[in-house]
Amino acid sequence: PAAIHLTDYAPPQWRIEHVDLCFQLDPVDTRVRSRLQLRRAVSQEAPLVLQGEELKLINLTVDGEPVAPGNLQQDEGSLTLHELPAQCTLEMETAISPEANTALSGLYVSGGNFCTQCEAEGFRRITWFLDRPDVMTLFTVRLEADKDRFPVLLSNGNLADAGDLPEGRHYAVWHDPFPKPSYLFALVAGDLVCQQDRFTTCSGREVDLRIYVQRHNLDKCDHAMRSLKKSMRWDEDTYGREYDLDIYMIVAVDDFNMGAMENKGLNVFNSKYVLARPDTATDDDFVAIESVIAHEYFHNWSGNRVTCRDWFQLSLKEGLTVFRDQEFTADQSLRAVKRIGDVQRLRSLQFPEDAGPMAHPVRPQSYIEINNFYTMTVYEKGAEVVRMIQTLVGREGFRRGLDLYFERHDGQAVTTDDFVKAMEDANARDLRRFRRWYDQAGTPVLDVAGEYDETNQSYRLTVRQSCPPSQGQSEKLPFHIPLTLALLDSQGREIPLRLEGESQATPGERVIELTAPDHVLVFRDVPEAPVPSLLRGFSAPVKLKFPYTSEELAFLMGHDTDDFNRWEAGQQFAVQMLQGQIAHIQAGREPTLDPLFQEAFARVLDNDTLDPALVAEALTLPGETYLAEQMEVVDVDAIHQARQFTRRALGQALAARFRAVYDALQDTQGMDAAAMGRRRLRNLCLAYLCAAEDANAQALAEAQYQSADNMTDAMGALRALMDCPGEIQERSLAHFEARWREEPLVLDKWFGLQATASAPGALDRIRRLMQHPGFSIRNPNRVRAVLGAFAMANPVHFHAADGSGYELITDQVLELDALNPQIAARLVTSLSRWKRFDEQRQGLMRACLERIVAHPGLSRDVYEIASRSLG
Ligand code: DPP
Ligand code: ZN
Repeated sequence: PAAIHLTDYAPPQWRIEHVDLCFQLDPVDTRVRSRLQLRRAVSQEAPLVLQGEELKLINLTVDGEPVAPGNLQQDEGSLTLHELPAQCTLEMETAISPEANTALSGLYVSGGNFCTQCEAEGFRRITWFLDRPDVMTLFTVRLEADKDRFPVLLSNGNLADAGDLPEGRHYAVWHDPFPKPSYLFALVAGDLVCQQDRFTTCSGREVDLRIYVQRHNLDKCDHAMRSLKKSMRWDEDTYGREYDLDIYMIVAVDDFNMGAMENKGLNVFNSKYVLARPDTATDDDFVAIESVIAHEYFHNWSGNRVTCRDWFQLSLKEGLTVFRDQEFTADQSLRAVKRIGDVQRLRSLQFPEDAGPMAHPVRPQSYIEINNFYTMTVYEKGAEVVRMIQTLVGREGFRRGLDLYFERHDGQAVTTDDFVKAMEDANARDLRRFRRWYDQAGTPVLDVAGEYDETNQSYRLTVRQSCPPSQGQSEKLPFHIPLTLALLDSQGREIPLRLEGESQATPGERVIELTAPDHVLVFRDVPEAPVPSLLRGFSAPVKLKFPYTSEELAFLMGHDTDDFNRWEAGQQFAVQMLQGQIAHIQAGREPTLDPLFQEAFARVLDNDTLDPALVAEALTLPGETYLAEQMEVVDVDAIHQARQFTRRALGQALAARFRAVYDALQDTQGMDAAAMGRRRLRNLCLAYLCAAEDANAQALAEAQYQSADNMTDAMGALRALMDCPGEIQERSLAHFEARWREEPLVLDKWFGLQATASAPGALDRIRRLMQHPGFSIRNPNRVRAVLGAFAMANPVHFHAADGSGYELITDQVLELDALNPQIAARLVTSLSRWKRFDEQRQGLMRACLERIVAHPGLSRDVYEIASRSLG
C-alpha cells in the first residue's frame, strides 16, 4: 500500500455545492440515491474523481442523461468521469449491505439499529463522493424505512418533513443549513427512545436536546444530559461560543470503534460515554462521560464550523478540542487533579509512542491509513502544544487569538498554520520557532543544573535542550519551550525573581522562554540556597532532568506551592527508590523501602488539610509502563516485583494509618467532586491494606463490596481483592458476574479486572473470558476490555518469557483484521516497541510482527503498524 504525503496536497478541482441523499434502508440491501450539484473549481477541463469502497453502482446519469462509456471509469476505490460540463447534476444509485459491515465504518447495524461512522473516510463506503474534508457541501437527507422496526429516523441539521408511506414504511427529511465535509454526515434509524430537555443559549435561542438510547437504557441518561447542558453554558461563558441549530442529538450505540463522533447536530456515541447510573458506573466513568460529551459538543466550533483542510491537520481540531475539554473538566473540580491525570496519560502513553517506531509529529508528514493517526500524539500532545501557546500569550491573549481564529475561518477548512497565525496576529507575537512543535516528532529533554553562589547571593540555572532522533528526522532544531519556574526558600516560600540585567524583582513564578539549545539564567538577590521548582504545572511536554537529592524531593513533596509539582516531587522520589529496588531485584537481592520515602509518604497521608483527591494522587505510585520508560532494557518482572513490594511494604508499615483514614472517610455519599475525592482516597487505603496481604483487609474489602451502593466502591473493593487470590476474591468475582451479566458495559469491568490480573494462569484466563457468552470479537468494547487490557495493561503476562502472550495477541490480530481493521491495528501497537526488551523477547516479538506482515489479505491499517514496527 502506498503512503500519502502532506507535500502532495492539492486543492479540490471540483466542488459539491449541494447533495440530496435518499436512503431506502434495509439491513441487507440498502439503496442510496444521491444527487450532486457539481461545480468545477478550476478554469480548465478536469476529470471528476470520486471515492467509493464496497459499493455497487446501480445507475448513473449526468444532467439526466447516461454517460458515454468512454467517459466513465471505475477502479478500485474510485470512479472517474471525464468531459463534464463546468456545472452539472450527477445522479447515482448505489447498493450497500449494512449488516455485512463489520468494520463499523460507513453505514452499519448495531443492536438492530442503523448508524454511521464517517470520520475519517467512511462516507465513501456509503456512496461515491469527494470524500475529503476541504469539500464542504449542503446536505439534504431523506430516510425511508419500515415504521415498526425503525420508528426513529435521524440525520444532521433540522427536521424538514416526515410522514407515512405505503406498506408500513415511513420517511423523514433532514436539512442541515451549514455546509459540511462528508466526514460529519450521520444517520441513525431504529427503535430508540429519547430523554429530552431544553437549553436557552446566550442570545435567547431555544435548543431541543435529545439523548437517544435503547429502551432499557433510558434510566442511564441523566448524567449525560446534565453534562451536555454544562458544556453548552461553559463554552458560552469561557469562549463566547454559542450553539447554532434548533436541535442537538446524541445517540448511544453499543458497537463503536472510537469514543464518540461529533457529526453536525447528531453525535453518535459509544454507549460507554453516555450511559451511567451510580450503581453501574464508577466515578471515573462519570468524569469521562462528562468530558467526552463536552469534547464532542466543543467540536461544533473547533472542528465543524472551522474544519481541517486535510487529514494531516487532524490536530487542528483534536488538539484544540482536547485542550478545551481539559479546561472544562479542570473548571468542574480540582484543576491540579485534572492536570495530574492528563500528564500521567501523556507520559505513560504518548511519550512511548513518541520514542518508538510509530513516532510522528503532531502534524504528520505521511500516512498509509489515516485511521492509524488518531493517536495520543495528535490528541494529547496536540493539546499540550495548544496549552503552551496559552502559557506564552496568557489566558486573555489566548482568548483573543481564538476569537480571531473563529472569526477569520468560520465556514472554512484550514491548517494548523492558520491557527498559529491567528494566535500571532491577535497578540503581535512571533511563533515561527514554536511551529516546530507541529513538525518535529520526539520528546525533548531538558537537562537542568543549579548552582548557588553565596558570596554574590546569586543562583545560576543552566538549561540544555535536546531531542532524540526519530524516524526520518535525525537532527532536531531547538524547540520554543515555556519553562515555568519558581525558587523556594527553606520555609517553602517563593523567592522574588530578578534575573541578571533586570532592575526589579517580581514575586512568584516566571515563564522562561527557551528557544536556543543552551540557556544560562542568573538570578540575583537570592538570600539562601534555593530549591528550584521547575516546569510547574508541567508547562511543556518534555522530560525534565534535575539532580534533586532525596531530601529535596521530600521537601518539595511537602512544601512546593505548585500543587502539580508537589505531586511530581513524590513521583520522582518514588521513581528513584523503585529504580534502586529494581536494580536490587535484578542482582538477586532483597529490595528495601527507603525510610525517608516512607516518612514523606506518611506525612501526606496524615495531612488532613489537603483535598482527599490530591492525597490519593500523591499516594499512588508511578505505573509500570511509566517505570518501564525509565529503563534502558525493560524488565517487566523486576518492575512489577518492585512496585508490588513497595505497595505491600507501605501497606504493612502504615496499616494503622491507612485504616484510620479509611474509617474517617465514612461519608462518601453524593456524586459531587468532593465525594468522588473521598471515595478515591478511601479505596486507595483499602488497596494498600489488601496489598499487605492481611486477612482483616480482605474481610474489610468483602464487606465493602457487599454493602456498596455505587460502582466505585464495588469496583474499589474488587480491585483491591485482585491482590489477594483466594476464596473471597473468587466469590466476589462470581457474584459480580451473576449480578451484571446483562449489562455489557458493567461486564467489561469484570473482563478488564481479570485480563489485567497478575496472578499465574493468565493465558487460560484470557481464553476463558473469550468463551464467555458476553464476549464477542465483533464488539470493540469487549475486545478492548479483554485483549486490549491484556496487551496494554498486563505487562508481566503479555511479555511472558515463552512468547505465549505475543502469540495469543497475534492470533487475535489476524482474526480481527478480517472483521475490523481499525481495532486490529490498535492491538498491533502492543508489539511495536520490541526493541525495548531483552534479546529473547525481541526475537519473539519480531517473529510475531513478521508473521502478521506475511499474512495474505492484510488490511492497510495493520500493515502500516506492523511494517513500520519492523522497519
Ligand atoms: N470522534 C473522534 C473525536 O471526537 C474523532 N473526531 O475525537
Ligand atoms: Zn475529537
